[in-house]
Amino acid sequence: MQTICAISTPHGAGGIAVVRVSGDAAIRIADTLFQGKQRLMDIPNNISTHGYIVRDGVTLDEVMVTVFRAPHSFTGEDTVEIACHGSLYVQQELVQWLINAGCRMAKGGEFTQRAFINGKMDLSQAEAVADLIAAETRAEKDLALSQLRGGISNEIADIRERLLKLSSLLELGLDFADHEELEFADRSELLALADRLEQHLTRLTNSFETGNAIKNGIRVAIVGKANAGKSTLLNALVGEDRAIVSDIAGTTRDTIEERIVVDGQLLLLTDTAGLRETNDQIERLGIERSHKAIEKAQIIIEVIDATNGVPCIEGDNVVHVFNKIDLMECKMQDPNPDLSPHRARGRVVYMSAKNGEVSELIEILREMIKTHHHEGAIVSNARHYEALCRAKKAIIAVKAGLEETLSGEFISMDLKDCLDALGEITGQITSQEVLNNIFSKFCIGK
Ligand SMILES: Nc1nc2c(ncn2[C@@H]2O[C@H](COP(=O)(O)OP(=O)(O)OP(=O)(O)O)[C@@H](O)[C@H]2O)c(=O)[nH]1
Ligand SMILES: [Mg+2]
Repeated sequence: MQTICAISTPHGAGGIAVVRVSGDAAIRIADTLFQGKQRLMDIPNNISTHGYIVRDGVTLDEVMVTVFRAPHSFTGEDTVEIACHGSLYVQQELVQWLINAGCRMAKGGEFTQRAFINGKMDLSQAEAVADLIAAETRAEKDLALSQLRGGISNEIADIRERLLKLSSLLELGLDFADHEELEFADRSELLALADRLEQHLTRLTNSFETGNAIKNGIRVAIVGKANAGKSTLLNALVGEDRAIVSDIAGTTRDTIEERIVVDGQLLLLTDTAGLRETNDQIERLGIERSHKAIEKAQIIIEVIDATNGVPCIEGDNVVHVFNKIDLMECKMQDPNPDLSPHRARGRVVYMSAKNGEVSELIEILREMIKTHHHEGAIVSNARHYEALCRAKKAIIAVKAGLEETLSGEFISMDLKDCLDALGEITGQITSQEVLNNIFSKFCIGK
């Protein structure tokens, strides 16, 4: 395959930049530009060497170069990484010199695509590389790293192995079709196997909700009556004056979204228009959006003016915030005796958003996020989820076939569908179109 090169560090000036070269001729081409104590072809693997990039007697830069020989490199090919000074001019010139010496500019994701082609990683791991690069929170990073280390791949391999076992047992069963007792014993054993596979697939598809929340954030809606202090609370949580606050009821019209990170997990906060009867058309549209935000939210913070309000929203995912506690006289005892019955139900915080007292609420949010914990691999990729759903549908068909004592050939077809769907996740079965689609989303240089 042709030798490719690209700048692997972000575009712009920096302390250093890394230019990566990969392919059969990587070391030879880099050697034509490198001047050091030794030639690159003579230096050992994985050790940085000092030298200069020189062409026709002109020195471009002083560099550190590392050589990785196939198959012990990221791509599985001979690879040279040149760390140069992070000047835009130096980086671009270095790439140009490499191209003039015989390299081709790499396409987005081409290094990772080669790693996939060379069997260094499967497709779900290649996707994890992109996720890892894009990770902005600890939870996202942890998820991508575990996928990169084979979290999903291992489970898929395990399921595939059991499917193959099921398939061979089924074929055996076919041979015994004349002996009814054997046939019967086989079928119930097969059914039990299929059942366990379905449960495993269900666990994986169920984990997508968590995976999605980690990747795209957990939606938290801040709702309540007009003037309760919702926008004040949003500002306090975000730590800046994001939403307009005023003592005029109906201040917030449109929903406002902000992102915060709690315990390494991204939360998407939505401040909404206060819920009340109104003749104002625009405000009414805003209130419609508030209802939509409530529907979409995984966590709802209902803000209540502690001096006169009562909770209106119930649910496991609701936190009741009794706000403006600073206006109450005996705040530490019972701020509002009318509210006592509600205290027992659900999660309650008494606070003053205006005074920025949000730590107790953050603590509650942290607890609520924790309940999203999962055993085993967590699916966060929509492509994987879709394939797992198809695999699950196929295994349900296998079970139905076994129960209805359909002939083995029919059941085998469903089994094959299930195997194929799983093969798409790891890339054993994929079209060029799917591959192009996945790798085109990568940045150049990875
Ligand atoms: N004393 C006191 N006043 C508060 C507190 N929180 C909010 N306020 C005041 O209550 C009024 C309404 O606050 P907002 O944050 O705009 O209320 P809102 O719920 O967003 O109101 P709408 O957008 O109109 O639905 C403002 O004058 C705030 O300064 C608090 O904890 N204590
Ligand atoms: Mg508001």
